[in-house]
Amino acid sequence: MRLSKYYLPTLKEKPAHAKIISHQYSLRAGLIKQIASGIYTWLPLGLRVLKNIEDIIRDEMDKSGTIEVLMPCVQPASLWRESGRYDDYGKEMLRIKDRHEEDMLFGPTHEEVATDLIRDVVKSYKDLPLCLYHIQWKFRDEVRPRYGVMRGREFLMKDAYSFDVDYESAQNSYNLMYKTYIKIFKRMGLTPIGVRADTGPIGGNLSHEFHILANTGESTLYYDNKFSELLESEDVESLKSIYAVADDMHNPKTCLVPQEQLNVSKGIEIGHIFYFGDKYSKPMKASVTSQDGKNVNIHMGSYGIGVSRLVGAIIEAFHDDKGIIWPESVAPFRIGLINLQPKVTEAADKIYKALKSDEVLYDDTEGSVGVKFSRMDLIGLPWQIIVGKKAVSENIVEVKNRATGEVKEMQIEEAINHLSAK
Ligand code: 5CA
Repeated sequence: MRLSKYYLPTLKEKPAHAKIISHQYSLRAGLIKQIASGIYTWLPLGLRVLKNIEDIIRDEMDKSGTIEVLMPCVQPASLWRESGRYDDYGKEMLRIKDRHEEDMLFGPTHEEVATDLIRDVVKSYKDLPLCLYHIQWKFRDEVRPRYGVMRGREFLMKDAYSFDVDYESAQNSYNLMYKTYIKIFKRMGLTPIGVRADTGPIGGNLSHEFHILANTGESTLYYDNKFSELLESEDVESLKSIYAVADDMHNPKTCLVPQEQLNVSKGIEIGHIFYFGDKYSKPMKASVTSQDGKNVNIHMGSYGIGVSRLVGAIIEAFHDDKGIIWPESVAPFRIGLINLQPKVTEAADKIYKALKSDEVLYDDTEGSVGVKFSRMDLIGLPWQIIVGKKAVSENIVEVKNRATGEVKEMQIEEAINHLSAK
């Protein structure tokens, strides 16, 4: 992609209202633009990151045997009256009336729609287990939308819904999602911690939140430092048995972890999984015939990932004072090619043509060298190829690794091979 033909509105100064680094950088690097409190347009660069995050999630969900659907944003209130949540949900729900005076709402979550989706079709234990997911925009009229995409009002979520015939099978579905979440977050370069959590308005009696550590996180986590060691094994039962809770669940009197083994850190919640049995299937009459011929309510769980929040969370985890440092797996482009002066255009064009254009953002603009360097550092592409006058005189360019800051001079062909091979 040629920058001269792209749409990348970057900002030099940090916007005064943006308090945390990910909010500042996502505005400055031209990822998003706010149009109302907690509501954003995704600009081309931000959208590419969002799509990469979606792709990783989709890939691992599909591998786990979960099936993708797409449920609507706008839902009829009647379904929420059936489950009994319509009146309880409160002001966070954006309520709408259609032209026939029907009560509608912009979905803050999809338990009711998912239950309705399967209840007329799934009738036998033979149809289960089943787990469906979608990636869809939600709206929650948060009291204090803040920190950019980290706490928006409109935000993108991956939410999955599992259906099982009994408790034991439902625990398997829950554990499978737990494991899948660890895989998903690791692929984004993150170190997730699964903490026992309160179930809030979703309900149920078993729930884990997935957090990443960051000073700007909204929760305080208390966890046994054995957690990180066990993460490698991805053994869900051992991970679940480790002491790891958020502040509201921490009780120093019952916590048996020795003081020196107990880590206390701030965390950002990037995912949340729930098992809630028949909380929705019972009132909404979603049942199956079990193997011994009984009519049983379906056991359900739901599993959320904050897709748009992850853009902010990843920036919190990977940045320096110059800007963002994207992990390769989610980077909007892998390579930033910088043409430093008109004299080297022919050489820079040649390099651009030799690389896959979809992986390269080619700064072919006429701006000053300083602007070009600082913009490329700000947007945080993993690799930079800097084409200066040596490209013409000695066939040499500089290859910079954004994460380590290491710069190496290379012959043009060597640079192309080096970066193509990655
Ligand atoms: N139905 C369940 C699971 S599918 C549910 O809604 N869970 S949740 O409320 O915990 O949300 C799931 C994830 O969405 C959270 O872990 C968080 O990462 C993300 N999320 C929640 N609220 C917001 C928000 N206001 N802005 C951005 N992301 C959010």
